[in-house]
Amino acid sequence: MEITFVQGNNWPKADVIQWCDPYILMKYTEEGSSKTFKTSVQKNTSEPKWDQSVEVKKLSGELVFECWDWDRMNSDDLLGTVKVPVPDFQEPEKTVTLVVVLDESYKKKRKNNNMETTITIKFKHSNLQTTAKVNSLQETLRQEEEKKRIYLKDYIPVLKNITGKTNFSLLFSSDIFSIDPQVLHTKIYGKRNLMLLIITESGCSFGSFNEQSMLGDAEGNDDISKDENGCIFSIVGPTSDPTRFNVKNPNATSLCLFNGKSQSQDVIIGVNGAFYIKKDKSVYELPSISDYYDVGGSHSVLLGQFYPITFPISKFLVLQWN
Ligand SMILES: [Ca+2]
Ligand SMILES: [Ca+2]
Repeated sequence: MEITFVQGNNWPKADVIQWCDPYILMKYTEEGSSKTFKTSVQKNTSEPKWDQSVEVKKLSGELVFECWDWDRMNSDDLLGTVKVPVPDFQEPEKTVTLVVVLDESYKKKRKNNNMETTITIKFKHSNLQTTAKVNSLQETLRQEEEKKRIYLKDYIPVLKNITGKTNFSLLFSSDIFSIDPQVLHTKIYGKRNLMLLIITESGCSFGSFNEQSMLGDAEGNDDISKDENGCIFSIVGPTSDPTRFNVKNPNATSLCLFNGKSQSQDVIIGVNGAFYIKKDKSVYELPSISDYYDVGGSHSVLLGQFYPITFPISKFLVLQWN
C-alpha cells in the first residue's frame, strides 16, 4: 500500500514570531516490526501541503500520526496525535481527513477555533492488491448479476438483437465497484464480446458492443483498435426506437480504457468518437460521433446534447455476451 500525506488544515500557532512549521511522524507496524516515517517540514504555515508518499507492506495494528512543529533552536513541539486502525477498503484508493486530537495548550491557538485541526491522508493499494480485492468479490458479483438480470428484463431482447448473441454474464457494475481503470482492467482486459451499458439519471440508456478483445499499448491504455462488427447503440434516447449504429471505419480505435495519464485525468473508459465515462460517474457524448459511426447526420443520438454537457450516470455495467 502507498500512503500519501496530502495536507494539513488549521494547524495551531506554535512559534513566538512565526506560525508553525508542520511535519507528521507516522508510527506503524510493518511485517510485525515497529517503523516510523517522517514527512518533510513545511515552513511557517497553518495549511501545510506535503504531497509526499511512502510505500508500506503488510501493516497491522494501528497507524499513529503525530503532528509536530519543527523548531530551529529548541526541541520540536508535539501539537497533537491521531490514531486510526489500518484501513481496509476495496476500491483502489481512499482519501480520508482525520481530526487531530490537539494538546490542550494548542486548542485556543488556531486561526479558526471553530474548526478542527486536520490531516488528509490518501491510502492506495498496489495494482496487485486491487486485483486481489476485486477478484475476492466474485460472490458479490454473482448476486449482483442476478439482480441485474431482473433489472434489465425489458432490455434483454433488444440487447440480444444488437449483439446477435443469446446470453450474458456481468463483469462490472457501478453498484458494487468504483469506476476505476485498475478495477476495469482486472475485469475486462483480454475478454471478447464486451458490452458497455450506461443508464443515465435522466433516463437515457445506450452503450457499445465489440467482438474483439482489448490490447494494451505502450502508455498503459487498453483498447480495441480494429473491430469490423463494433457498434454503439441507443435503447432509450433522442432517437425514438432502439437503434444500432455501426462503426464507419473498423481501423479506428473503438473501446478504450484509459490509465489516467494520457487524456484528461478523469476520463476512465469510453468509445472513441462516441462517448466517454468519467470517474465522477458522469458521461458525455462527442460531437465527432457522425465521423466514426453511421448515425445518419450530426445530431446527438445518445444523450440529446454534446460535450461539454455531462450527464450523471445511474448505472454503468459491463456485460460479456456469448
Ligand atoms: Ca515552536
Ligand atoms: Ca517552529
